[in-house]
Amino acid sequence: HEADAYRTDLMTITRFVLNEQSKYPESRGDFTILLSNIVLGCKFVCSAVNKAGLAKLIGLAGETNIQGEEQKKLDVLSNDVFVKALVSSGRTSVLVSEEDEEATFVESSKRGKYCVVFDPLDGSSNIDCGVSIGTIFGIYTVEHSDEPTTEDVLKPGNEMVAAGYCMYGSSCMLVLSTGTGVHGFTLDPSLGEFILTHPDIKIPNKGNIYSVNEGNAQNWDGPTTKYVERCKYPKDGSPAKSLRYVGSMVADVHRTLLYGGIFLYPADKKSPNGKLRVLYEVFPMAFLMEQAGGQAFTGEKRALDLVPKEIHERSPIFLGSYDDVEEIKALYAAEEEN
Ligand code: P6P
Repeated sequence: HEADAYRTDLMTITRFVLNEQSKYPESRGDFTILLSNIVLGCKFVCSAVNKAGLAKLIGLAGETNIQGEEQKKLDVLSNDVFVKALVSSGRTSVLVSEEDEEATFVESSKRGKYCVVFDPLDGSSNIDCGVSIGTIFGIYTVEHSDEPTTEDVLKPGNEMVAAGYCMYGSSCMLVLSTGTGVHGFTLDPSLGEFILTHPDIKIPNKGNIYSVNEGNAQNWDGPTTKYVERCKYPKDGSPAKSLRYVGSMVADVHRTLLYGGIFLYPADKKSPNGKLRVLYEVFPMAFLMEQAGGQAFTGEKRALDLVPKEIHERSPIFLGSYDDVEEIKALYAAEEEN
C-alpha cells in the first residue's frame, strides 16, 4: 500500500540545492559544495549539542581527549568545526565568526569565491537549561580580489546571496534561502540527511505575538515604548498580543517565521546599537524574513540596507510580519518628524 510504504521521493537538502543549481547552467557547483560543508557542520553541532547534557551528567566534560586537549566549550568546538569545514571546502576566502575577534583569511591554495559570516552557536548560554539554540549564517560572493580583506564582508545585507539558520531543539531544523523563497529541512538522524519538510515558508502578514525582553523596558526609546504599550493595551479594541520570549534568537525568530508576529531587540540607553550583531545575526534573519514576505527594520532603515563599518558591529532590529513591522516603522517616522 502506498500509505505504509517508505516515502521514496526524498527531497534532501543536497538534492534541493542541486535542483536550484541546475537553473544556472554556467554554475560549477561551488555553492553546492559550500553548502554541503555548512550542512556537515550543522550535523556535527546537532550531535554534540544533544550529547552536551549527557556529557555533563556522566562527567565527560572537562576530561582531556586523546590529544590531551581540555574538553572544549560547545561554542568553541562548534566554531572550530565550522571554520575547518569551510576552509577545507576550498570555496571560501573570508570567514567572520562571532567567536573570533579577527576575520579568517583563507590561504591562497584553498581560496574560493564565497565569504561566510556566522554565529556557530547563538544563544549558547541557554544550553544548560535545554533551551533551543542555533547556528546562523550568511553568504556573500567575493569579487576576485588578489588578497581578501574585511572589505569583502563589510557589505550591505542586500548583497548577500544566501542565508540560513539551523535550530537545535526538539528536532534539528535547517531553514535556508538562496534568494528564491525560504525552505525548511528537518534532520532525519537515522539517515543523517536533512529532508525538505517546510517548502516555501511564508510568514503571516500579521501576527498576535510580540517578542522582546521586557526587562529592558525602562531603557527603551519612545517609539518602542509606544509600540509595546499598543501590543498590551490595544486602542482599536483588538485583542492584546501574547508575549513569547525565549531569549535565544534562532528560537524566537523561527517561531515568528512560522506563527507570525514581531521580534524586537531595540536600542536602549545601555546599548545605543542594541545587542544583536549586524553581519551574522541581523542580516541573515532579515534576509530570511524578506524572502518569506515579512520585513526587517533597524529603527532608521531597512535592515539589509545597513553598511557595516566593522565586523562585529551591532544594530537594533525589528523583524517579522509585514504589517506588524509597518506599525513600528510609522512610530519611528512620526518621532523623526517632531
Ligand atoms: P537578552 C543570546 O545570548 C542572544 O545573543 C540571542 O540569541 C538572543 O536573542 C539575545 O542574545 C537575548 O538577549 O538581553 O534578552 O538576554
